[in-house]
Amino acid sequence: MMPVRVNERISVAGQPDPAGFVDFAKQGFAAVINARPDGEEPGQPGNAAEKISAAAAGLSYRFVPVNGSEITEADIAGFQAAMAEARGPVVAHCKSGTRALTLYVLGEVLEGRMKAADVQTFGEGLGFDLAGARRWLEKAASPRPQVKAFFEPRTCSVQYVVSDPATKRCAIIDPVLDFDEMSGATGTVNADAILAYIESERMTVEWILDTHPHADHFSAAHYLNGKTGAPTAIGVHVTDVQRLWKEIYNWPALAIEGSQWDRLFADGDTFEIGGLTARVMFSPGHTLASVTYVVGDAAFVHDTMFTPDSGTARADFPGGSAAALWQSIQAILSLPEETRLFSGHDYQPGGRHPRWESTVAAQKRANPHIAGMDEAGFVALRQARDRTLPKPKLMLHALQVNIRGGQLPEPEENGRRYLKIPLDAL
Ligand SMILES: N[C@@H](CCC(=O)N[C@@H](CS)C(=O)NCC(=O)O)C(=O)O
Ligand SMILES: [Fe+2]
Repeated sequence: MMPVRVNERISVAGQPDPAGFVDFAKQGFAAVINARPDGEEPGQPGNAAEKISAAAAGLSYRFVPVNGSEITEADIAGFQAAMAEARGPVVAHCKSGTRALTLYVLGEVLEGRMKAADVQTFGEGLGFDLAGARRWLEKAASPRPQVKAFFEPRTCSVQYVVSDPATKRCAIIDPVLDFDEMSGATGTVNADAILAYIESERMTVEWILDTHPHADHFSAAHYLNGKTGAPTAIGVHVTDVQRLWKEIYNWPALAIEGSQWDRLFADGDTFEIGGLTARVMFSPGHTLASVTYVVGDAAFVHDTMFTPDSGTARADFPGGSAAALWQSIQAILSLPEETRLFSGHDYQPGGRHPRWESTVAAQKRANPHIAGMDEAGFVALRQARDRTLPKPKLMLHALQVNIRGGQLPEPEENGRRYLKIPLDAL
């Protein structure tokens, strides 16, 4: 297997066999990037076997699996991160080398080191057809909402800024307030990174949105409202979640009319982000209050479905329902096939790079919880899987903050804030 040399940092190759890894090491490579999803054809070694072959040959190894027609910015970022980690020349492979080269070239263009117009000729010079990369760049340049994702590795959450390129107005979706459960320390590193991006892009925040009261991390909505003055919003059924948890926390003073947010959205409500109209879809199942925000060709589907290789969200929290989740997923899948779907978490199966974007078409084709499934089958699978999942480790910490829009508990007379953990309540 002779890799094709692109430059001193990277070569690309077709599928190596196990002996190929030893050759790569002899040829002076330090790292392998596998851009090929498992199971594309019989006899393909796959991620787990390749990882072992690479280790045996003394090569570092990264898994950045992509489908040619479904490459996302997260894939390109994952590929760049894998290259940046390598301590020497990289050999990146897929089946033929085209996808590996596509990922490399798209990163070069996005970082300004190559012109979009030069991509196809560059590929031809190396013997590869990069028409797919050219199409990807054309699509990215077409007018549509701009979406910037911020992955938070501690809780595997994905926070978003969706903006109108014409007016530079934006909404923040599902921002995370840092919390270290070992020390009890809170922090704003994640939220401040979002603010720094907004400032560097000279954007104005119009909305601070949550898709649902999160059970695994604190919302930074209240903090960001203080910083920007932008209104906060969530789905109107958050009041049902408040009522439920008011009981669990035995918290008579908790206001449960949703007064902690500036606006409560009902199904079908619309609002503006600059010149873009956003629409709210009620998407219960994961929680009683979950909503999806649809902005142009982008839908923020949070914890309904994850990227196709990661299935769907759990439906076993208090107030959750697998049947309701199935109906919510069907409503999202009735959006146009090309709709970009942005998920709220990514748990990185197989140790692959973080991914959060898919499409309606990709979900219907490749999500094993959805493709070829009916409601009864989904409910049975979801409930069986949920029985195996421990509760999120921050659930009891997070809900008391998130049912107040991300406001921490009021300080006691000594000025310190405390969380309350109900015992044996669930
Ligand atoms: N291990 C994580 C679990 C987080 C969790 O339960 N995440 C929810 C979304 S909030 C989910 O749907 N997980 C799906 C799964 O774990 O399969 C934690 O402790 O925080
Ligand atoms: Fe969630």
